[in-house]
Amino acid sequence: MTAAASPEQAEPVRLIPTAPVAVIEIDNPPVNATSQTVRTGLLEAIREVDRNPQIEAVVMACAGRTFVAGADIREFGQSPREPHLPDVINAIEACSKPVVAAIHGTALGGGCEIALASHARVAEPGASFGLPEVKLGLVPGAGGTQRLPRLIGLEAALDLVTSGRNVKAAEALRLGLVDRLSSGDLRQDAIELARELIGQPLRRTGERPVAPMDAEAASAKAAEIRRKARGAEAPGKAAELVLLSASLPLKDGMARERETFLELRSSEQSAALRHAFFAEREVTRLPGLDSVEPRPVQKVGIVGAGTMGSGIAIAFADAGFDVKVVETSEQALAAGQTRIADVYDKQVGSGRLTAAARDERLRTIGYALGTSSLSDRDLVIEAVFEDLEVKRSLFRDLDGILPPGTILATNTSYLDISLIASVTSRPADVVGLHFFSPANVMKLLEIVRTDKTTADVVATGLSLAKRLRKIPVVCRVCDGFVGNRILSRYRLQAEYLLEEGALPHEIDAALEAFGFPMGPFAVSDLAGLDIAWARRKRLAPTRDPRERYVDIADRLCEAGRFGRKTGAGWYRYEGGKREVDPFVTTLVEESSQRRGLTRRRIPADEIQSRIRAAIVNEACKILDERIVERPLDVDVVMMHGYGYPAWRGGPLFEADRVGLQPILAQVKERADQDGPGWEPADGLVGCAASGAKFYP
Ligand code: 3H9
Repeated sequence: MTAAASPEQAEPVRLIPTAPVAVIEIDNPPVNATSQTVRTGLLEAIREVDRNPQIEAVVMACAGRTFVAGADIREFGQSPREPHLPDVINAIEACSKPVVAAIHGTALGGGCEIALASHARVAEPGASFGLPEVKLGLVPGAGGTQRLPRLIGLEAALDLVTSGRNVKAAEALRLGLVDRLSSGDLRQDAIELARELIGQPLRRTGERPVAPMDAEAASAKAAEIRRKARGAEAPGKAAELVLLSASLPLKDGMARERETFLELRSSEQSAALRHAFFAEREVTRLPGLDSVEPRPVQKVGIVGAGTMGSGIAIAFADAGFDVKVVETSEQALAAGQTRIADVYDKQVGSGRLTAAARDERLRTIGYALGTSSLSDRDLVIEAVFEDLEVKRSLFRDLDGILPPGTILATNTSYLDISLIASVTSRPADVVGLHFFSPANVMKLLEIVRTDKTTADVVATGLSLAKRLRKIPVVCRVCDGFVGNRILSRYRLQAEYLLEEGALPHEIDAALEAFGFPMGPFAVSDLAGLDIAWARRKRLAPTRDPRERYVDIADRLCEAGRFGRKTGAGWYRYEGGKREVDPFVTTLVEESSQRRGLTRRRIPADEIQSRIRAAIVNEACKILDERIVERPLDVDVVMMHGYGYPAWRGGPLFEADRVGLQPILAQVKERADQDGPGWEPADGLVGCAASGAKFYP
């Protein structure tokens, strides 16, 4: 920047030298990240404010859609360049004249740290604040861990810094993170506050004391944070730094913070989480679809008001669509209506939604019996019983009712969408929209296209995902698409491990230690064993008789153990707590005996690497078959739909780190032991031989 540059200049930082209150405006699209030119400009501008006798106070504001959303993540792969953000931010705090931050959009990471170092903060009611660095495998690196506790206290700061969660302006005001909410013209309100502060003693956050926490409580809290992080190292380190703020002066605390920040910046975990960040955005850009216009969608019909249909209805209502839910009986419709109302009531109860917002959303959802009332819809999604003939008959019916151009979507998890589409006169308008349960919460959306689905229907899926704030992955048809196909494989491997000597809780513990929020058997108990049982029975006639089949789950179902909902499954549940069940242990041991296997203790790292090999091999087959276009599509599905730890970057990002040779060796060993279905994928063999990487 040139200090005192004219506002017309396209500089990333400009000083508008109005007197007595000047404005420093950051203008670095898309999100005003503090890239090197911004840091240089800010430093020069703040020095000019100090120097210029006409200027008595300054407002720090941003052009465009948001306040500074943080440091420039793209720069993290390079060596740090001066001026460093902590120095720039210290200069802001040290300014001899009042600095007021005027915040709109999101003040995140370095942006939040700029706000913290300003002498006062005014925010638009819609603004939000956060230090999301831990989500990138980092700690705040420009004073956030030291200034936030000085402003809002240790406990609240620990929560924000170690979770990385955003807080809305109203909560920020309650916490003391913001001084005022703007009532209209943000910049004007900030100038007003800056005027009031002229001549007052400066309120430097870094000079405030921090009330210490009881030592025992602090170490218990830090231990809890580390446990909840499930292997991610940043939250624990962030907690230590926040706690240090009570005993160290700002300068020393910031030196410790910088050291940790630089160490984590070059860590594998941070590289993986940065990959995850960019991959989540890249999945939305599909080669060949850039210039394809999506179809307009505002009116959405949902067939089926069960758990899935209700969740989908809520997701669309939350995003401002006009929703109509249909069912075949009054009873089913009423049950769906109650289910939806209950979800919203819970949100009101927990303070996440106001009663007025709930009523507004409930009003946008209409209910009707039968499909005929869907004729005015732009998109209809079916969420009925998972049976091919049921879905085909429904689609035949809908095809006759819906006008040309209406998109017909199925929420099937496994079925062949081409076979569903083929009964309609419009296979080009048929697509899979595979939501994950609960559909109003889970971020992932698999958009499944058949060979006949047109590009604008796929583009519509992507545009819907954006409006629903979901992360879409476009894929082609195969059994289970991306996620459930991979899940079926590694679940099978987990069952082989049972027969060879591990018990369900040992496998779950090994995978939870790997970083999954829950092991596969605990997940299965939560989801219910009956659904998978029905599928196994359906597929039984076509199963390859040479395939290694484990029937422990079938026996559990035959004993009426469908998981948590029946009080027992792979575990038994007492007061909601899962307990190892001798009944299951006996079933597992009998199964080993029948197969003639001598049980052995299987170490956690073998469990983890066998499961990982199963996942990577199936992922490679999915790539070989062009079910998805890129490795990042698989990584995003596994991280957002199946709990693959984001700090590992997804299975294929991690495979590059682990090395494809050892993974292939393991896959070959399994193929020898486990037979058909476990052959190494061509792509895996090819990459391992050539030394190619998924992410060169
Ligand atoms: C940090 O600040 C460290 C400091 O403590 C210390 C430093 C010493 N950098 O998400 P969108 C791009 S760590 C570079 O689609 P939205 C993004 O890739 C940082 N690029 O929009 C995308 O590019 P493209 C802490 C960034 O409206 C485009 O901007 N801050 C950055 O849905 C639009 O993004 C964070 O972690 C960035 N910091 O959401 C905040 N941010 O179009 C990360 C975004 O080429 N950012 N881009 O794909 C976010 O959470 C969301 O982007 C935000 C906007 C909420 C801001």
